[in-house]
Amino acid sequence: DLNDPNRSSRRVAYYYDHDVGNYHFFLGHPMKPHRIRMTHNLVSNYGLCDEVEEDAPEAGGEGSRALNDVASGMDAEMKDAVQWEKRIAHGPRGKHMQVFRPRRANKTDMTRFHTDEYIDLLEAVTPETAEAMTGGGIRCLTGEDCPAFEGVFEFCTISAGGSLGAAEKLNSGSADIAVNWAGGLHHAKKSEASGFCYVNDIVLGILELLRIHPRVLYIDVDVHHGDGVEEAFYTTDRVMTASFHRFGEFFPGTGDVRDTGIKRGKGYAVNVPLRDGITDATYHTIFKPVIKEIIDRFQPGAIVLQMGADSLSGDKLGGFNMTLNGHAECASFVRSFNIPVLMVGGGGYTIKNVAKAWTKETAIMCGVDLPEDLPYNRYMEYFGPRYKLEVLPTNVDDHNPPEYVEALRKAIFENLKQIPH
Ligand code: TV7
Ligand code: CA
Ligand code: ZN
Repeated sequence: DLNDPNRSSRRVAYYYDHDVGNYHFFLGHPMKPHRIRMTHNLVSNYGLCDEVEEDAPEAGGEGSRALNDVASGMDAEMKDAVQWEKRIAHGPRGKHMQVFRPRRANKTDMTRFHTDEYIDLLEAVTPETAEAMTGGGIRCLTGEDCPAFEGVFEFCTISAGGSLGAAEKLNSGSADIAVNWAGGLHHAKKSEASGFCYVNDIVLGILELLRIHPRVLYIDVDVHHGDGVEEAFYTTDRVMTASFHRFGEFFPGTGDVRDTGIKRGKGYAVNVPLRDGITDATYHTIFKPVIKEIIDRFQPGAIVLQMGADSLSGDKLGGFNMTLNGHAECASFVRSFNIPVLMVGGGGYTIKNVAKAWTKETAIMCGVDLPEDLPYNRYMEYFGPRYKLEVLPTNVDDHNPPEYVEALRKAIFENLKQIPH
């Protein structure tokens, strides 16, 4: 179909640090950075990027410049254009995107949002000193949700560095879509870790995009409310936040449909509180019209898309009943508006499904349709017995009757009337 907006190609920049899978929250903790390594291995083995071995050397070879995100000067820019042309000519398999190892975020980057005191503490804390060091207005780092695990600060430099690098790449105009699966940590507050999140890479990424773009849209499909991002921009009309989440006796407890922002930001926070068991069909009767209306009215220059995979069926913590196709449909719908997108990860606790979702969504952004049979990959045993690129629905009840979802949609459209066209 020549008129299909998903048909045309986009320049995709993918950010991955080979060390990210080596960080561990404590034993038994549901958050597993290893899922990002699994995703990358599946992405590689599907042929979406050139390095199949995840520990491929970064020096030498054609891809070496791309792996070091240090483009500077005219020469680099020219080479960049040539690289893209090669990639586009190369299709249909092979190099569908540029792979970058992101720079690490430093304390100056992090304190664009967080307080100096909090970041100093985060850098200094160790599993042994956590109890003694926390307190004095800086909460969490001792509880079970946000433990001071070995290397917690380094982990944050990777996660935040990826989203910052990705945002800088979009700002430079040399990519249309940038991906950082190590990001999406939407609960972190100015001076507080919360819900497995320590540094809010999303807020940092949005602040970077705001240097260039008058308006930035944030969309959050994680099953949890994107409270940290919402709070950071609750009083501004330059960032619109839209979170779809499970609501009612569920973490973090915020995100009522009536919470829409304050001061200049009134009307610029959108909350879609859903009940458990939601299916693809129900989800998209609200996701698509709400996102379309927001984009039509707000006219964002860039979109940050948080693709938390805990909204998939069978997630250990989630409770929704979305399939892989339904989840991925969020990504293709957002892509179809042809606005620069920074796509990040987030939650996702049944890790084989996280790897499938984020692989499929990477491919969608590249405009590539992947075969259902999984290619052989390092983590093959996780994907048995079917070895398919699928997440199937279960027979749980959908506690979102059509009348409920329709009333929500109406209330949200009513709120959106405050936004000038
Ligand atoms: C973005 N749910 C993050 C989502 C953050 C959810 C919570 C757990 C949990 C933590 C564990 C653990 C767990 C089986 C699940 C009120 C509490 C209840 C800690 C046990 N098992 C994202 C955060 C949420 C930690 N927190 O949006 C270590 O579940 O509900 C709560 C708070 C107090 C603390 N306890 C849970 O997806 C990335 N935590 C096992 C070991
Ligand atoms: Ca959400
Ligand atoms: Zn979540």
